[in-house]
Amino acid sequence: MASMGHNNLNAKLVLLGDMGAGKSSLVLRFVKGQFLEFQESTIGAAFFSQTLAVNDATVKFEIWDTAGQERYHSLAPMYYRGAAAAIIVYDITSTDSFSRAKKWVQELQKQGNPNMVVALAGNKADLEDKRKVTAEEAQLYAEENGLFFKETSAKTAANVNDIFYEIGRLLLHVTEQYLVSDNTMLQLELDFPVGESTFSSIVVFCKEARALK
Ligand SMILES: Nc1nc2c(ncn2[C@@H]2O[C@H](COP(=O)(O)OP(=O)(O)O)[C@@H](O)[C@H]2O)c(=O)[nH]1
Ligand SMILES: [Mg+2]
Repeated sequence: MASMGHNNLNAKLVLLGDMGAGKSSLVLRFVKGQFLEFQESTIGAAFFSQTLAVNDATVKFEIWDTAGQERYHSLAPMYYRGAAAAIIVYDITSTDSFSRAKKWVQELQKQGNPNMVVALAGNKADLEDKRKVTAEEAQLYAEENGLFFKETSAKTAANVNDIFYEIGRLLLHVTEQYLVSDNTMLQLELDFPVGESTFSSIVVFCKEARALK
């Protein structure tokens, strides 16, 4: 769950998506700045933390990487329970992985925490010659489902920091807007689209955050 201290936001973030889409590689790139051509599939639990400076605040991500359970096409909801953010990853060279990503979106919409900020990452963008999923198709899907979308490459690092930064910015932006107000409930004016349930959840989140201040 996201919690806010003095200009510090702690946020649990989970990665979802098909086996082999590049979830562990994205985490490795973001946390350690590395890439392994033959990334071993994750065995056991994998937890990382990484802090990002976003304007004059910091966001500390507690990152949960799936421990290979995605192979069985089911993940215990306890994995994503309480997550403030999720990155749903597919591989742009695999239409199957894109379909699987859509299933994850549905599952989160049905069972996930409505507070969650959800990003869609079209990974392996460096493999342009093997591309099967167009950026336009994914962008349209993302817009229809209130997600934000980027194509990434864990290999070249393209857009990897950006996607985490954008999640942090999104969480902080609304929090700060609310925190500046006094005791009155502010009608937040967001400069990005969120669904109604996300919006009301953000308001609840901000109230809790302000109570902590
Ligand atoms: N070309 C390329 N390969 C990638 C990229 N990201 C991951 N891979 C490779 O894809 C394979 C699966 O990656 P992994 O991170 O284990 O996927 P996970 O099962 O979703 O965690 C590994 O061999 C990675 O080296 C990428 O952006 N570009
Ligand atoms: Mg993995």
